[in-house]
Amino acid sequence: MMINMHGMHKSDLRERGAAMSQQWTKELEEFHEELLSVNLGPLWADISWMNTIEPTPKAVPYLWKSELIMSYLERAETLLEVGTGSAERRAVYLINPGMKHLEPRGWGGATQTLYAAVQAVKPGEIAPSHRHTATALRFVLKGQGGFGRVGGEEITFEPGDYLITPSWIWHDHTNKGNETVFWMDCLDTPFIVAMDVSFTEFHPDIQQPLFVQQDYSSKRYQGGMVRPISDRKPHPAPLGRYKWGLTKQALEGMKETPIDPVDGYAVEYINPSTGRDADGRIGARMQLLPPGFKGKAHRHVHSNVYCVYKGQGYTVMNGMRFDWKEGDFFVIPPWTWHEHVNTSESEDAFLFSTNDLPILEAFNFERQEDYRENEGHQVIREVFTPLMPK
Ligand code: 1HN
Repeated sequence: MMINMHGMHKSDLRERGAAMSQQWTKELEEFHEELLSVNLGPLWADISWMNTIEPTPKAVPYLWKSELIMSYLERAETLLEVGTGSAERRAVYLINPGMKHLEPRGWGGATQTLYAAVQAVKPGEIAPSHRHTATALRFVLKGQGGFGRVGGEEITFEPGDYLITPSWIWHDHTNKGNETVFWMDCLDTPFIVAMDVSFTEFHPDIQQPLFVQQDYSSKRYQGGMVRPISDRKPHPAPLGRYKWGLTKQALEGMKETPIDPVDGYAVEYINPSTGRDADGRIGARMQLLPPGFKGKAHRHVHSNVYCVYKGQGYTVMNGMRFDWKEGDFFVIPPWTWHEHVNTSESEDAFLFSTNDLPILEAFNFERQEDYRENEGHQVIREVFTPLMPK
């Protein structure tokens, strides 16, 4: 039995917590109302929602099917021309149903800190140059011919590539190919909204001028584990693009080593000059679940947005099974039990995910816990029914 520093049993503490939502006398109820009417609050009535025993996330576990997102994005392709004045960007973003009550539009929250979307750029379109406080990263899903200008460098990209556009760096996008290019965007927009720190600037030109050769930062780092000596002095964002081929190669190498029972084989995208996250405020990972992998459950304070790059399987979150396949998105809110399963017997599953660990770690908020019961596996009580296009 757990006894805390005040000599109370954990169950006693729960009762104390429950007592906090007690009925107040009529006199006190009226007193609370009167306090509120003069913009003051009664701490004795409110301390239990302020000091929760553990996190009570606004975001809920949720999944969006690729078919749903893509059907609406296709409609947006016919309704909007990017860069002509009618639309700065063409993206359909995830709104967590648990955050829908926040105005405006759930603060753009897939989780309480992370915005996520799928963006489409048609051949010939230019998404004009701007910069903002929010930091952004992209994971390319489909289509050849995408180009982005970021901080004076033109960066080419193709499916599986991971790209960053750090806070306050000019960026614009183009499609020089002959098919629509799709990618996942992830920004720290809900965090920026909560902090009231958003600034934006529009570049006077639709496309910013270029100051270095095409794919300059990738050329400086094409060797992988060596860095140009000038980057011994930490560089905030020395590399703009992380090629799929290299990420895959790293994961294939890990397949020769012991597997993590929770995450399978997983790597994170890093700033090669500092070893820290590639993007200052959003972490990003690529995970390989081998055929038949049945991960153990754990929970952590940081939240995730997952994008299924390849494969099929399911994730159990707080006892609910969420089935996924290529192109689906799902979110893991803070302090939510979760475990991943690859249901294929022959194909690897590749899961790209983003997280708010850099923000949480900066303030020492991160904690994690392994699920110990039932050999580390949750009992599946419910199966999630996703929304499909009409
Ligand atoms: C933005 O600038 C982009 O540059 C994408 O492509 C998504 C979401 C919120 C705010 C700014 C982009 C965005 C965004």
